[in-house]
Amino acid sequence: MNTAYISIGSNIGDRLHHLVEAVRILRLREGITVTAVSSIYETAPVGFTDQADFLNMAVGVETGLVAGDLLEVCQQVEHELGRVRDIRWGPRTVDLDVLLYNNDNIETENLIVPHPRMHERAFVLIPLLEIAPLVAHPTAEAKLFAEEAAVRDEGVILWKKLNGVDELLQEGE
Ligand code: A4P
Ligand code: MG
Repeated sequence: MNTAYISIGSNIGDRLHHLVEAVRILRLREGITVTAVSSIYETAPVGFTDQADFLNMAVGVETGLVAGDLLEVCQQVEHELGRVRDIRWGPRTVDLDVLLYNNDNIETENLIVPHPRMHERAFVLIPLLEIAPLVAHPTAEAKLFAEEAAVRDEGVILWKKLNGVDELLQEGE
């Protein structure tokens, strides 16, 4: 079994609904068990800043899928929830990024893990550290992600405190 972390973001339409449905679909996929969900955070846009605020969260999974297949599932979830690819870093119904996969460093044409920009993004790190406070860079130094300067960045507000996946799924009802 493998442990992976996925970050989910949405800034178009019913943002909460997109996050809840993304987790609901992930849970139904064979080979994926959702083991942890963070609270939901409202975050100022990073990169392309002339767009609406995001809701972001992090999800922990146990999976028998190899990393490339996990990415494919993430892309299927985006597709099922109606994502249309358009501006890079621009508005999106829902975006699922694979942050970490075990302690692996992966670099293929389609997939880079750890996600190359995660260490500089408070909207990724703050939700991730809520569910995995001791997670470390998969390098010999094993520096904690909690030590990254971005963790103290502004622009990330606790939007809905959650205790576990059942509470999250009830939000969608
Ligand atoms: N790809 C490579 N590695 C990965 C990975 N670890 N996880 C490839 C997911 N995808 C990965 O992604 C483009 C390509 O990256 C994919 O085809 C995949 O093979 P995409 O989702 O199609 O496009 P994107 O999301 O626009 O690009 P990208 O690079 O994922 O954008 P980012 O860096 O994720 O930025 N501000 C706030 N506050 N909150 C956000 O959630 N998100 C972004 C997106 C920008 N600003 C934001 C937020
Ligand atoms: Mg993406």
